[in-house]
Amino acid sequence: MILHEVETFDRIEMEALQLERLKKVVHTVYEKVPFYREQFEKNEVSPKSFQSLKDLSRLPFTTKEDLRIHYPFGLFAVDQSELVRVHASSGTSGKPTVVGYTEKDIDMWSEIVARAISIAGGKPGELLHNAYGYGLFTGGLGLHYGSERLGMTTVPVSGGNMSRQITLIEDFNPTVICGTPSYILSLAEKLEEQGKDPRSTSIKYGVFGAEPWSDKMRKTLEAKLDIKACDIYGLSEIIGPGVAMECHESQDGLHIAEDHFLVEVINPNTLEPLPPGQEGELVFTSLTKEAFPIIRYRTGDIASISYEPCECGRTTVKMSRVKGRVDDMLIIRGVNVFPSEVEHFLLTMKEISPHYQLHLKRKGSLDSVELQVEMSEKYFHEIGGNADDEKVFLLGKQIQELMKSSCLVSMDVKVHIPKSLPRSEGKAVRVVDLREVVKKDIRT
Ligand code: DLL
Repeated sequence: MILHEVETFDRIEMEALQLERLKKVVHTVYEKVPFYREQFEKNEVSPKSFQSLKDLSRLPFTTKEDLRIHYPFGLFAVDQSELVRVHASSGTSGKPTVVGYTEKDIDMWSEIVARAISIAGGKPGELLHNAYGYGLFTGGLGLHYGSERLGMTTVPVSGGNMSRQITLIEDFNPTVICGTPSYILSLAEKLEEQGKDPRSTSIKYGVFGAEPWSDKMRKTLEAKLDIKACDIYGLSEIIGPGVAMECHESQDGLHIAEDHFLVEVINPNTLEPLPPGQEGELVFTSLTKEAFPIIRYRTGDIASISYEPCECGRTTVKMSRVKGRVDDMLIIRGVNVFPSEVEHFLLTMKEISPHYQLHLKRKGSLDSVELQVEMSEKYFHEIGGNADDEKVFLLGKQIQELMKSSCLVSMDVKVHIPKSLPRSEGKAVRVVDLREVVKKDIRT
């Protein structure tokens, strides 16, 4: 196991490093980004007055809306000629969110992703199969540069073309595979479909992320592929993948690269800070980025943090798995539920496959949620391949009861035949809004 010195700093050392870097970054944004200078002036804060990490709370949060307003390069702290790369995240409506990197930024990013892959079990000299999409999305190139930096032979497969993915895995013998959990699940199913045993490949470790996934989904993937699957977190606005990584030793929380990203957790409604252990919205400040430094960025992601020691020996603060995005939370008759919670309970049922979607619908003047699930091949076979069977009806009822007792929500359930729900090549689409008017508060 390679432990980087900074990953074992004690709290005093880490906070001293963070403060030194924070002082620099606040000066930079004040000098170079008019948006931030305005924020400092409005709040009567001077960069010189930064004497402790707590001083950061005197500055307001940065939001996705601020990024939109300053599209595409308005929040950058360097001239466009100094950028060596841009990435962008698609965004659900309108223009994408654009982020930029100097050569030094790419260097830092490669370093933290190299650390992340190593935290997950990757080793120099071995081979990494990278099935994250290449392009404007940060997943493909992010993992690619990190893998090369670690000294792994990197196979830049990107997403798509499952048969080719399988051939390359069989012929090249990778020990690490990277991709979204939903895509890797489809890949494992494709292997089964070809009459192969997904447990017999050379793969030992999975680096999965870019979308919320439950611990039950981890167990499913680990059992199907006979691997250790670890969670990688990140977002383009902060750098891309590698902001935090779960270690294969404990698989209990993700180590934040806090020498580069300062984390806070806030109550998304009151914006008050929350202590370790309490779930809230993650907020990050970049400490070392040149092109696109970002102060107190509200990620929209729900998680908690912990300073408890980890069995892997790292002392960096850990974040829990992301439960979901604030915007993905459904409120059904006053009960809050995230798709990942639905997934957690759904995957306890052997009769269904791990693919699902939540459809938001309108019944008359009322909103409702319909959970779309698929029978597993095995169960479908057991009931004689008849989708109209009474058993399918009862299975739907059983799932409905499970959702009511576990997630405390009533939802309609539609049981489909195997392989009928859409598969994604990147991030899985878990919530589909089929209502005419988009409303967050679903009351059935
Ligand atoms: O998804 C970066 C990434 C690539 C992370 C590859 C991990 C692996 P964006 O496209 O900007 O960047 O999307 C960021 O995806 O705010 C979360 O809502 C979600 N997300 C990312 N990683 C996880 C994860 C990349 N491990 C948004 N668990 C974030 C849950 C995640 N959600």
